[in-house]
Amino acid sequence: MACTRPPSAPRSAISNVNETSVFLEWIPPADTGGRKDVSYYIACKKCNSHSGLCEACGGHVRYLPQQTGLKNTSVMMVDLLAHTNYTFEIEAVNGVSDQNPGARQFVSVNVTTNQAAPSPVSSVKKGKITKNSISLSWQEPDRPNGIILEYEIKYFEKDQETSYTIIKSKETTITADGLKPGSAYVFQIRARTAAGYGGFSRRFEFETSPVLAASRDQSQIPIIVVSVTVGVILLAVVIGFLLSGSCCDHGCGWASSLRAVAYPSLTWRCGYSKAKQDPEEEKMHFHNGHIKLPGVRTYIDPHTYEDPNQAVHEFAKEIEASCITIERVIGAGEFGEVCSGRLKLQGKREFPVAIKTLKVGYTEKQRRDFLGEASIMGQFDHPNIIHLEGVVTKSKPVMIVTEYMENGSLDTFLKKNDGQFTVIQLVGMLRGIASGMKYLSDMGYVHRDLAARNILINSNLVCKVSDFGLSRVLEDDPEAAYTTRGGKIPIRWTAPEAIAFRKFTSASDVWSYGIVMWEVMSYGERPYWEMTNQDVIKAVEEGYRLPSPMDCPAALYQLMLDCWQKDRNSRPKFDEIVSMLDKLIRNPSSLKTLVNASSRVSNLLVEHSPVGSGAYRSVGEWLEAIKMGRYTEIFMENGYSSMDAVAQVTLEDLRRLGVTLVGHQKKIMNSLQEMKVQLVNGMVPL
Ligand code: ACK
Repeated sequence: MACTRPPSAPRSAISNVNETSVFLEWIPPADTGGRKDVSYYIACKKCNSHSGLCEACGGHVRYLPQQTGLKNTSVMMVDLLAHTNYTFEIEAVNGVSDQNPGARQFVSVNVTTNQAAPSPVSSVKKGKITKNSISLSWQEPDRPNGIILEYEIKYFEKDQETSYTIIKSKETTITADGLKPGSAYVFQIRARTAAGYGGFSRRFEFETSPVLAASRDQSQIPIIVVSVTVGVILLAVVIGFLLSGSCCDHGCGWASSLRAVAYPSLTWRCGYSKAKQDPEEEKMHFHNGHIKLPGVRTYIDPHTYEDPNQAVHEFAKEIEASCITIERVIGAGEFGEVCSGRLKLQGKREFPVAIKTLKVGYTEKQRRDFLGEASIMGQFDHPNIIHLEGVVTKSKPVMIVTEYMENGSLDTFLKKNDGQFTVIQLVGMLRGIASGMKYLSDMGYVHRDLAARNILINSNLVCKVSDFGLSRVLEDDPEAAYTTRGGKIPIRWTAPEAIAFRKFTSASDVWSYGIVMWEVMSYGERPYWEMTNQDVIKAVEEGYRLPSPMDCPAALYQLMLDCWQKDRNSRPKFDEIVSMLDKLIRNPSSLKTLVNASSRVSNLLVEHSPVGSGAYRSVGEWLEAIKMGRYTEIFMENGYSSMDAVAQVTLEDLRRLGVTLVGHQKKIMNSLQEMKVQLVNGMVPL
């Protein structure tokens, strides 16, 4: 029999990442070593993104169908860690591989897992049980995949599933009260991180204590006593408020001390002072799927409140200034400085926050407008919407405290990290923004100023929509320009019908979302470059649209064009955008088809004259002006000696000329595009 040898390495391995699962597929080796018993082995390494050092993955990773002896040319790895770099080595082996003293033959694939929702809570223990209440405690999920923001506890009386109660808690304990004595209740718990909710735990069943006949009547007595006492105190508080009026604002009089008796948290606890049964828990009751008690579902315009202060306190929690440590100034807002700092609430670990302050000497209107943003933000609860921690209104300076987003605003962040992300990472950012916008549009809230500068991004690259307000937002935005009708509008981001007759709807937000997609895919490029607002309005009205950013997947550019349909009813809805992006993320090969580089440029030339009479007299002058003078000689030697000739340059030409650095390619192509746009006063005709 002829001698046989180990196989060569498998070929063309591709990966598909779905949250914390990775699917690998490859082609069999070119050389099977003259044997028919080839199988595959997967080695998994977890790599540190800073040091580049890798270590074996350990036992928590599951391989489907298995790790060794794979006969098929694909495998799925599940239960990986979120946001982690992995290297998978796929090795082909046969019956003589063991005998081989030489190096292993494998193909390796590097992937970064995405964010994932937390795994289900697996252990729930009962605590104190009375005839009307059940206390529970539980352990954090095995794989939280991020910081747990809160838990949702759903419970209902056994066999009465259609009528259930939901409690939200930031702690791992709750007490469900108001239950029937001697009855079985079913509990399910799920955790939420920035990635959303995980799955519900399995059902846990616990029973309240039975009522003892003799104690039934007596048991009512303390309740009545307590009710009467609380009733008297509340009555006193109300009368106190009515009598004392503005005096309370100055912290004097008996009303404030009475308030302290009724709500000890006001004076004795460092934390929220909203009059709730428990500041950590929010309860919503559902019956047959409908909300019975107040659950925020649709957005309420704070302007509908006669007293805007009432709106703020309805939707935002009051924080005591002593709980906040301001660390440094990170920016300037319309109303005052924006700072980073830390918030320490009672019973909770200190955590980083952003603090917007209202500068001294403000007018009443400025205060109202400033706090208006908190009244809006406080109504939202979504992983892709900036989360409001609370407000400080009882002392000065007046502050709005929100979660801290380490990477700041998205446009600046992308400009700083030009070309640094994979397409999947960029699509992940867009997916987050679309998901936040879907939530807002479901709530009936129209943003009106959706732009990359108004998106914040955290250290996990989670994007969140921020900057809420009504007219204020636009007053505040340096991009907003006055229209002929007197309104102030960020022209480049705004749909034509909103510019022309102020028709702001979720469909006009979709248009702006298309512009944000363009900003993201071009790493923070300014939409329509240096064209004037008037030229932008004219070009868009005439049917021109922004050309595709460089190296942009065709599917994404098509989605942008869909968002820029003139007829607003033909634009996709945010839920459709989210599902489309999800599909692309699940099937990354669909992102491999890029917008053809040459068509991208020639699109611009359609109907329009080429560059030639532009501002530059020679190729050398132009390249020098964009700091690419080093390529002058190569251009001249290859026949690009006039600006007319340069106008025809495509990305492929640049590569052929030896301009291989992506940054340089971008600079040259963008400059060409800019010149053409300035000349033709238009973009891609639809
Ligand atoms: O790009 P930046 O660093 O991100 O500069 C602006 C600045 O404050 C003025 O708005 C930053 N900023 C605003 N809100 C937050 C936040 N929640 N977390 C972190 N940075 C923020 C923004």
